[in-house]
Amino acid sequence: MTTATPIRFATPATPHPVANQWQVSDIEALFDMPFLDLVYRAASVHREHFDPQTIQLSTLLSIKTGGCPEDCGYCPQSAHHSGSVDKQGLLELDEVLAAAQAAKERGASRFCMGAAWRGPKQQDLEAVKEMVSAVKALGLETCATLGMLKDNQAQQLKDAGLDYYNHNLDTAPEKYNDIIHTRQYEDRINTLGKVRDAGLHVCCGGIVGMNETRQDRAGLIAQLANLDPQPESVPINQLVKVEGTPLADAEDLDWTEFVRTIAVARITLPKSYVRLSAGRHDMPEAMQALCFMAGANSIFYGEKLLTTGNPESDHDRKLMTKLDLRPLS
Ligand code: SAM
Ligand code: DTB
Ligand code: SF4
Repeated sequence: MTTATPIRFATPATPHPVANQWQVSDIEALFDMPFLDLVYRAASVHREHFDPQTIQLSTLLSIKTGGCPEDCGYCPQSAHHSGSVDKQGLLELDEVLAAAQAAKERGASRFCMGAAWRGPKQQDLEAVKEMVSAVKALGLETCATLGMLKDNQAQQLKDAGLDYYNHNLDTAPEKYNDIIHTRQYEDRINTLGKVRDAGLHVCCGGIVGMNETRQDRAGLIAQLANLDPQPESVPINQLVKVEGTPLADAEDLDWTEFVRTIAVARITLPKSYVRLSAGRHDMPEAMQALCFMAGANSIFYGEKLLTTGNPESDHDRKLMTKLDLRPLS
């Protein structure tokens, strides 16, 4: 009987030493590949670095909701848009802990706390640090997305036990000013630098389906792939169109274009966890399966994202069983 050689898979802690120098045109060329060739290539890259049967599960909780001073055109939490969500101040520690415990019991490995802030004030950060430490003590990985960070704030979060900080580039630099006016692309890059310098893992991705061109999608992926080191986690969100936001009537993106975006992210960010993120609520199972084939290996797990719906956990567990996928522990 022959014994299989054990394969070592990349873990989030593995550093990515090689800085890629992707040109937008190289990435457009990937997008232009015949669909099945592109998926095949992405699936091959995926298998070089990961166990394709394993999927990472992150559960989100909005710890402070709505009334945000930023004007992000996609976001229901912006105070600039009408019909936005019900506002909710910062949650109490015990509410956060109860949600984290429930996420752990359902099988999530990471708990991500999101706040509708431009950035945290020091007083708010103190409360978030307590949440981070307490969630970490439950044995979960911790993630936070709190907006822009000032000097020293990332380090404080790291010291409190934070593993990941989510801060998205959202779209290509050329498209950015059509979507957000209250902060600049450079501000985002600056925050990402602070997160890295503090030794936190970076979770950074974007949104597609905001009336952008394929070149814009390639521009976003180029920015992500050229971050040095590359982000450990890359959420690819499909725009959730929310009434009252400027993008409520955005043109639907064809599902094949979404799968292409996942595949191109997998090829250019070979060691990153690529997360099939917002938008799954409306995605047929077969489309999600194709995204997993194309290299997505993480999802948001739990019936709610921040303010909008996500598939029920039971439903996702059944889907994982059908696809022979098992959660990363
Ligand atoms: N306020 C913080 C910030 O913007 O960095 C953290 C929370 S914010 C809601 C986190 C991310 O959620 C955004 O960067 C964006 O990528 C994503 N997001 C927000 N609204 C969305 C929507 N309607 N559809 C898809 N993704 C969305
Ligand atoms: C990310 O890239 N997507 C998540 C998480 N990071 C914070 C948020 C999606 C939000 C979708 C709209 C909502 O539920 O408010
Ligand atoms: Fe505020 Fe974040 Fe929404 Fe922008 S994406 S409006 S910063 S909560």
